[in-house]
Amino acid sequence: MIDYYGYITTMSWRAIIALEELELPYRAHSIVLGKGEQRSPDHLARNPFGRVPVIVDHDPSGRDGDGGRANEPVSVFESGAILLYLADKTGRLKPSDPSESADFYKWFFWVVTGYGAALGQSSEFNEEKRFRLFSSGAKYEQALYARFCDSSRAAHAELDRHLADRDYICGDYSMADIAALGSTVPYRLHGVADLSVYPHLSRWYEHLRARPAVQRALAVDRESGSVLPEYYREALFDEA
Ligand SMILES: N[C@@H](CCC(=O)N[C@@H](CS)C(=O)NCC(=O)O)C(=O)O
Repeated sequence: MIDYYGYITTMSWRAIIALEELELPYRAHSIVLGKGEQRSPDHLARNPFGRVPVIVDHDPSGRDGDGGRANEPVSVFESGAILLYLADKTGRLKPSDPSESADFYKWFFWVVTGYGAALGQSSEFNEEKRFRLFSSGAKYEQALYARFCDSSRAAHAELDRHLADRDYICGDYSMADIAALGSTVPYRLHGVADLSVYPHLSRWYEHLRARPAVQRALAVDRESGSVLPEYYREALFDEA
């Protein structure tokens, strides 16, 4: 059994999509960021940086119930690490052949440290912050926000070009797609009004969003978004 601790965030979606795709037994625990639950002593024991997602695997060796020391619970934070851990645990969603691994690692780490990071910066500015920013004379902050949005759009364009002649980021459907999908869902919070300006990325996105496991994953904890402003909730969940 795996305990999953997350919230309605891009990085959490990566982890929960992987758990659903792999059909691993898990219990989902909501860590409400707005209430500061990520800084509770219990959560800090799981992740000293007080962030989500985190998983705790109670059966890391796959020998549930034998009580051996080697099977003590393992806690994993950092969404990229969680995806690689789950791929190693199951032998799925990551190539095992070294000749294919190079391509996988290249793209996986580009997604986690390049694409995901570029998108994430722009979402720091929600509508209220942007209104305050642009109704004041804060030139430096305005330029910074414009730069974050430019970087986000450049990263979308890079992934779009890469997907021009393939269905998945590298080889078959893999953890690289799952990492990128989690980041892509709230694209409207990342300076992109209409994803169809990136036709290949858009095709990939629609195809993945339709997967039953992805739909189940994105429904987890969704009701906690009811307290969010409507425009933000719509953008967060890519709703009309
Ligand atoms: N690099 C980390 C980033 C995790 C992260 O920043 N999580 C955010 C939500 S997306 C968080 O927990 N923020 C709460 C806080 O910083 O207080 C990962 O990929 O897991």
